[in-house]
Amino acid sequence: MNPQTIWLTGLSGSGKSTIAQALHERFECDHINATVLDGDVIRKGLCADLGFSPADRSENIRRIAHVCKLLNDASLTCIVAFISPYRADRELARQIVGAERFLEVHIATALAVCEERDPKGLYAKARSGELPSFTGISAPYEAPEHPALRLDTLNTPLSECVAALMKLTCSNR
Ligand code: GGZ
Repeated sequence: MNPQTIWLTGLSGSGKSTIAQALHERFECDHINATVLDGDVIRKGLCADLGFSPADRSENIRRIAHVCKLLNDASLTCIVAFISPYRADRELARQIVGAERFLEVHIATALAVCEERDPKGLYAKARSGELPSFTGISAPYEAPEHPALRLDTLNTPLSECVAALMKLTCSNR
């Protein structure tokens, strides 16, 4: 398989990280060299200086896209799990990585479902005003208009999400 960047975008709590990890495990089984880039980890290191203003989110995505390009050039597939809420930022990422190896996947779990899950209590904090500029509550999320794939984790079991992603990545070889 040619190295690709599988760019998972969606709200906090939509299931991006879970899907990214499960897909990575599946790739390992098939001896496909891949790595996961996740907001949680990147924002503690490479992007620790960035917050959640529109400009900082854009810079976050720009840096991640350059990392993906470098890793793809070194034959490593990237599975990316960031909210990446702005269409323009995702389009820039596509250009940086290279359109032929960039797959935009919308994890389209509804806001109400993400808020109900609220694994870290962030939606509750956002609703109370304790956490400002929270995506979906007090900051925008611009859904992809033509993603390569759209998955809703409420209605699609994890195994089916992974199977759909395997089919997509294999057809983009
Ligand atoms: C959105 C926030 C915010 C605000 C902290 N808005 O569910 P999580 O906790 O683990 O993942 C979210 C993560 C988002 O980082 P990203 O780098 O993916 O964001 S972006 O692509 O928009 O740059 C969430 C947590 O950080 N978090 N404050 N205000 N998410």
